[in-house]
Amino acid sequence: MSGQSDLFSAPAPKGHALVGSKIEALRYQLNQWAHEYYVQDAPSVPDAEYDRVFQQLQALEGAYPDLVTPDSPTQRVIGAVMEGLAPVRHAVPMLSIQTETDTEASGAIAFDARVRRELGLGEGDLPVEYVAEPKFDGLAMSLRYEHGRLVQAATRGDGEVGEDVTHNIRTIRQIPLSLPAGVPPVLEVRGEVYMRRADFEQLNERQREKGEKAFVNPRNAAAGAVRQLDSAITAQRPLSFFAYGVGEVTPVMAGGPDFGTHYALLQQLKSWGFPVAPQVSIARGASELVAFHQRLGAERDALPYDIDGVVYKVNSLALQQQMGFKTREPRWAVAHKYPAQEMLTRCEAIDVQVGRTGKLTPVARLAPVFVGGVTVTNATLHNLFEIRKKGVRVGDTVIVRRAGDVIPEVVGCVPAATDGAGRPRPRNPYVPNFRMPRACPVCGSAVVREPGEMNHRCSGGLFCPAQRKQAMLHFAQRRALDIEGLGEKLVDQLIDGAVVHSLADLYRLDLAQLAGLERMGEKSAQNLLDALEKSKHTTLARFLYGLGLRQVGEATAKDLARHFGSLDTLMDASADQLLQVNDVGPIVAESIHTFFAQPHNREAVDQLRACGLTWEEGVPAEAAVQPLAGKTVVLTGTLPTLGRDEAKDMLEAAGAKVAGSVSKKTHYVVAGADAGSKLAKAQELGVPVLDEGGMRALLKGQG
Ligand code: 5U1
Repeated sequence: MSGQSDLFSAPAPKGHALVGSKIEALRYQLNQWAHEYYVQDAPSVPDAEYDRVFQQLQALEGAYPDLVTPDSPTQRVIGAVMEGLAPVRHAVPMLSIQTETDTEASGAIAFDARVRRELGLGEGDLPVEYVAEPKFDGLAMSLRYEHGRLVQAATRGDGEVGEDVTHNIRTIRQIPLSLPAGVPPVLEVRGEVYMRRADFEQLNERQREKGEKAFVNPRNAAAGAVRQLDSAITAQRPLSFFAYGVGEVTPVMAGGPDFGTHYALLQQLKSWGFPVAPQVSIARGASELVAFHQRLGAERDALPYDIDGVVYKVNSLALQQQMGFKTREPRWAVAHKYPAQEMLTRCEAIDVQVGRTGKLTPVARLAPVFVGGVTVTNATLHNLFEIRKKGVRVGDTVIVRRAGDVIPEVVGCVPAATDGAGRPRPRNPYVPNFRMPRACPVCGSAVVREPGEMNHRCSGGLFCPAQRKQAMLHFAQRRALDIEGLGEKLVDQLIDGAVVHSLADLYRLDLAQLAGLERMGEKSAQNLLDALEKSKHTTLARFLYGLGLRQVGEATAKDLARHFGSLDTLMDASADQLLQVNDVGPIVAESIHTFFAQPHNREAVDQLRACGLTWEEGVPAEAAVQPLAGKTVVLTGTLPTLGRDEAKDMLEAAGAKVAGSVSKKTHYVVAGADAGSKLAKAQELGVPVLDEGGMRALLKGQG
């Protein structure tokens, strides 16, 4: 870098040719950095350095406008607004892909059997070699490069004729505007434009802040962005791209590229600067296809983008050619789906649930629908304003989304054309048929909404049985006091039967009381008493989190415990003192201060302490030595003696930030048995890898 900084901070050379070569050097460097940042996810310079060099290039191009070329990194957004999207005839049709909707292993086995039959292979023949890839939930795109420059980007359309969206696609930083020397004179790269989940969430956050409608899902957001007439709007919508094939490539024959296999073709595209999905693998025979489908299925919810299945392709290009096409679909490929994560169903009713902090959540009662692998009958509507924004009415057809363990939600609605009596329903203006109740449906206390708040709340506090139940479940959860066996059904019985009234009452339960409850034998009762006993030895952070103060999540509880060291110091802290804690702002400080100012909350804490709850009190953060302050650590695999949460707590107590993925910014990776891709990434990036012993040494400041 130091040698390059000289070049980039040197004054602009005089003379046209010299300026031209300086501009070329700046562009080369900026493209390189953008590739590292957007494609390889491994930036080598800080953003500020990129911006500085970018501005330098802009200044030079401003002074020498005749040297501006369309593939310059400064030219990604074109000022002009299109009047419409022009039709583009694809030089080579954009095929679609046959879909296998049998989401079980049998779907992959059937495809392999079909391929073998068509290739005339018998039982004694070798397994067919395939390439297995993720199937992105985005928008198919064809990028045409002539003599190494992006000249056109087109949507699939009907496969023969698509729409020209070049002005928008140029704004996607992952898509190169120019290619290295040696690429074929005509090269069409095909792939998927998509939006990463985190980018989608941020975009929707911005939409909400601006008072604009949120997008239903990342695919819709990506499709809308690609079809904008004004590329300045697209530039604000964070799009990404993965390449998975080619269209026209000339010259095809003499002297042209002969990739041999689809896998080699993808590697070539990668070396030319295109993002290729890291999961792409070679799979031999049906069993390896099934294994890939299952492996990616297990990772699906943790991926940074939506996929709706996997794609299998015969690897040999010669065999692909031999198998050919059936109308618009190649016989050598199939998309093997996963269970859909979004489905349509009818909203039968909207009920209201009362949560731990009294928040009233409207819940849609749905006609049962199979989505994300399970049958869903309830989905959250978040709050009254979300219902209005989405225009949901009882009786409407709604879009339900369920991904992984996340609570199913209604993301949008397809308004019913008629009302219950078959009369056409006026949709404009939207007339809601749900109202928030004025009294809590559980305890009858008044429902209130503070100014500026989206949520309605029951004002009953712990008088409300619903709030008491939720508070108890929160206290018992794994990341709080970790009371195994204290689940929803048991808490219902304990509160509804007035067996317990407070958290401390839990620790006063005896065997006879518990064994007398429904579905509770003596053995389960004893197990629960053991779990309660075990939970008494905890940490201050877990205890604080378990108390369930509004605005105090797990991370804040840890910060508070670290900062104050002891509960009494924290309880007596002023709002100003609380503001000194990492990430605690005025609202959180006020919430904590108000909580501990209330005598009944202090009393609840005292009672729990009197029941024997203990933790090690520590030294306030200023006095404590934090050997890992400012360091980022990633945990992977199973450690010999420490559980994951335990290791995380220890690292955080030493000041480290524990991250979920490895990047160049990671300082250490702590790896245990069966560590997978994170360990590989650490080795690739040269990040130091420690075992549990190494981690313990580091915590003692011996790293
Ligand atoms: N990963 C991937 N997705 N996808 C979609 N590959 C792929 N290939 C496709 C499509 C429509 O089509 C080719 C098989 C022509």
